[in-house]
Amino acid sequence: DLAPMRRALISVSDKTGLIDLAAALVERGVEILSTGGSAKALRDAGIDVRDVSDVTGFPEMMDGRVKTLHPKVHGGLLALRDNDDHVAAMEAHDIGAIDLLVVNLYPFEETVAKGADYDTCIENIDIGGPAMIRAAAKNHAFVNVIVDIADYTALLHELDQNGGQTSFQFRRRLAQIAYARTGAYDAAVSTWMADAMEEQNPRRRAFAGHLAQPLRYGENPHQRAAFYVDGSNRPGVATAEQLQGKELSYNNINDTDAAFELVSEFDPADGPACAIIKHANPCGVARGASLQDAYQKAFDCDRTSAFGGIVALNQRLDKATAEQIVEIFTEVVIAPGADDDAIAVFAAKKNLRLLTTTGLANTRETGLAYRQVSGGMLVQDRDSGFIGMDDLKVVTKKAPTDAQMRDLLFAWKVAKHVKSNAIVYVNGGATVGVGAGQMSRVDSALIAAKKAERMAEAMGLDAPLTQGSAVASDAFFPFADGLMEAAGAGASCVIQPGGSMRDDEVIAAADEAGLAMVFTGMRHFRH
Ligand code: 93A
Repeated sequence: DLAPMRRALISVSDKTGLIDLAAALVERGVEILSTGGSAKALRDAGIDVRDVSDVTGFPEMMDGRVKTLHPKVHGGLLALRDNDDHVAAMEAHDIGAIDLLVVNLYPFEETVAKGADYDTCIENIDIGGPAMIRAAAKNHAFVNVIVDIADYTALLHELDQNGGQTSFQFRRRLAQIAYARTGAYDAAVSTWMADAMEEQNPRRRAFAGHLAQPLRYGENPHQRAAFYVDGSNRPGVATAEQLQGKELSYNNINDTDAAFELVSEFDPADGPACAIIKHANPCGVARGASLQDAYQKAFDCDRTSAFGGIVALNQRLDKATAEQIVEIFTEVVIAPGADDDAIAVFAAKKNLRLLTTTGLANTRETGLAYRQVSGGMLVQDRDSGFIGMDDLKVVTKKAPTDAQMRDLLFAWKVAKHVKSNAIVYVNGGATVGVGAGQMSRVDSALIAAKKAERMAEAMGLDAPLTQGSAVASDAFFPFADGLMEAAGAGASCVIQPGGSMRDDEVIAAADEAGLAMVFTGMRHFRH
């Protein structure tokens, strides 16, 4: 299964490591063919190289759009070396075998990420590169194909292990990586076009991302994992800068994303806000007079769960807040920036990961959300639904006061980010009880109230902060029981989608209990 290596074609946009690789190949007796820019770089470094245009007898033309698209190249990549007809064709047409293809493509994804104009993006769609990669990968029985600079050393190692040849296993592994690359590349082009058309239709889409980071393990240590990014360059965990701390884990990334998306619901123009996440659910969210105050209030919602949590802020991390955060063990802090003296406070906590973003996430932005199921994938529009004051319909005799209205909308924003069934109690711009992920809405209401009671005890309060609170339910109350549970916990007003067959019963129960209730007409399931 060993295949010799006599001739290589190198055509790379990213010239990193190019010279070293080519020099090592020449040293091992390999002849190098190359395209314009790559050939020039090699020649400048004193490496002997033959131009592809010399092989094809055609100049590179049409701004480079046509340089390697030629039978002398593709024949050399595709010919079966053990097939008499193929060998005869090679001889008849003076086609030399190409045993190694080294290509990295026009940087389409990076060009899009930089915000380049339409025509520039179009010019950066590589055609010849993917064509060669796919040809070489198809013929991995004989041909080696390298699309990732990270694999240069592995190739040299393989050659040295096998007396200048490569094994079938090795070539097949390279081919598999190669098709992953061309598949992802085309998906990136398709996604960019869909975005350009402002069409975020979940139908007829290709999906891909590129490997940003192999992770040490997945949700559990026995699961392997990796982090892929889609190159869309949105502020968030995928594009954040890590200023300090251990490498992010799979769960860290998942939770940090949840924390950041949630805190991004709160416009900094309306004041500082903080969200603390555990197991992808918020265990405390608050606005505050200062960022430190917001953190403290979020922390006070559920101090037990906040331990080892992920903290997201909607403003630059300042020193006072940093000092407060390091009082307990925290896994990750993410914020749109951090002051130098705040960074200095964290420096002593080597394990604490600090991530800064270029801004907040745009939670109203359309886009797609994916979920894998056994044998397939579910795709939907991301939940960018938004409810403002004007969308609310008061359905009870009592209407909420302005202060209640603010808490209701706050609770609603949080509920959107809590796993269903979600019940969220809010008092004075801070969550005071969060019930998440229960199969029954009544249980979510109960658990949230129970947590508030426990916090009241721990903090030595006379009564739990659910007294007089606003409560949000991510979906309608199918019966009055869940609502009554909230009323029992002391809630004074309710926000929920409405739309149950028994809305009349639920409204009557609210009136009976003296609650003010508003309907949103929009549901926020999150599973
Ligand atoms: O414009 S292309 O699609 N037409 C081609 O025939 C072609 N062949 C290789 N782009 C093509 N390439 C790409 O050129 C390679 O994939 C590589 O990214 C780049 C290397 O060009 P140079 O060696 O001139 O820097």
